[in-house]
Amino acid sequence: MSESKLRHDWSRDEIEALFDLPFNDLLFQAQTVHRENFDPNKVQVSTLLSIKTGSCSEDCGYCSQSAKHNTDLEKEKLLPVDEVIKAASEAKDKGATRFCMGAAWRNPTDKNLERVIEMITAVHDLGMETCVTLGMLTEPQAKRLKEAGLDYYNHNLDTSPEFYGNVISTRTFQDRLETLKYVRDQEINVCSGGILGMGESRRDRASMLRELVNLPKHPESVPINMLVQVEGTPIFGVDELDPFEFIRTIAVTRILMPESYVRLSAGRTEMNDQMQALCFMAGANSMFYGERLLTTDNPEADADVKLFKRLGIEFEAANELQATEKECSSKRERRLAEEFGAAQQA
Ligand code: SAM
Ligand code: DTB
Ligand code: SF4
Repeated sequence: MSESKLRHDWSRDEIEALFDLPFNDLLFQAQTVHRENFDPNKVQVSTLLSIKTGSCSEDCGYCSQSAKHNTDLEKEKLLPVDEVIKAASEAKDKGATRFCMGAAWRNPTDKNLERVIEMITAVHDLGMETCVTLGMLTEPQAKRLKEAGLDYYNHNLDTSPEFYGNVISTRTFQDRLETLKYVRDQEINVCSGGILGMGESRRDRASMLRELVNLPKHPESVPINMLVQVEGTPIFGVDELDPFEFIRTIAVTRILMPESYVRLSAGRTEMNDQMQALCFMAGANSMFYGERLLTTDNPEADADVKLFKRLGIEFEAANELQATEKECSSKRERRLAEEFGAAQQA
């Protein structure tokens, strides 16, 4: 296949047709696209830290941290900066290149944002990439984060616009898109994906991916989470998703967004090694590393190191990451030049 042309005009039917392919054909296509754009044996690893836990005013039906659900969660106020630095340097020592900080807020106040900015600066000073997920932002807040040097903002669409109301009532799908626009306008890298296994249909999964791929620019990072079922949340007890459907979704994401990092996100503790290997085969090339996600468990770092060894996969190092980004942006420049040339000839 020649250099991939990034599309932003996918229909839901076209995406569903990819989902409907025979499994082997879908994986072959995804792996082919993956190899055209990335080293297939390198995975980028990020470590997460919950910097403010619980008592959230939103009612997301999957989340342990909503004040509206009765979950067994230890709440915590915004952490002091030194605790964050300690966690980030431990993560760096274990090989993580990006440190992601998550806060259980509907949106940050300006005062809290300044405290998070202190954390971003301190983590940067350790030589790590930074990512934060703080809920909805205003335009000036996004600008402030850009000035502070933030690398990535995570804000998930979570599910399709059609299914959204079944999961969350305290904010709209449009609210999510608005924050993503503010982040993109500031040229902060966008990390946005969703959760599978909440009782949505394949059509919903296709619809969520259509929203992501048809954004004016593909998110640089697309986390695909498997629902972690938390007792006390409204969604707890929902039928589990067929693991092959999860792998299919990773493959379709890879085909739709060839130059994006596709992150095998929450839910790995419930996946066996074979399933994770198939996710990498389907084009996942990023994951969370370290024994904790935000409030739930992730596999032990040692287990991931062992798995990578068995699969011949290596951690993507920070300098390679920058090289890949440079390569991607030069590819993007070449593609834009080609498209511009073609438009002039037409
Ligand atoms: N409060 C902010 C927000 O919602 O944007 C940031 C933190 S929130 C916990 C970040 C993301 O984690 C959510 O958008 C959701 O996609 C994911 N998440 C939360 N709980 C989850 C669960 N139980 N299983 C899988 N993913 C989950
Ligand atoms: C994302 O898509 N997944 C991460 C991160 N972005 C912030 C969060 C997963 C949370 C899983 C449930 C928990 O640990 O509370
Ligand atoms: Fe709050 Fe985020 Fe959890 Fe929703 S997902 S309840 S906004 S912490």
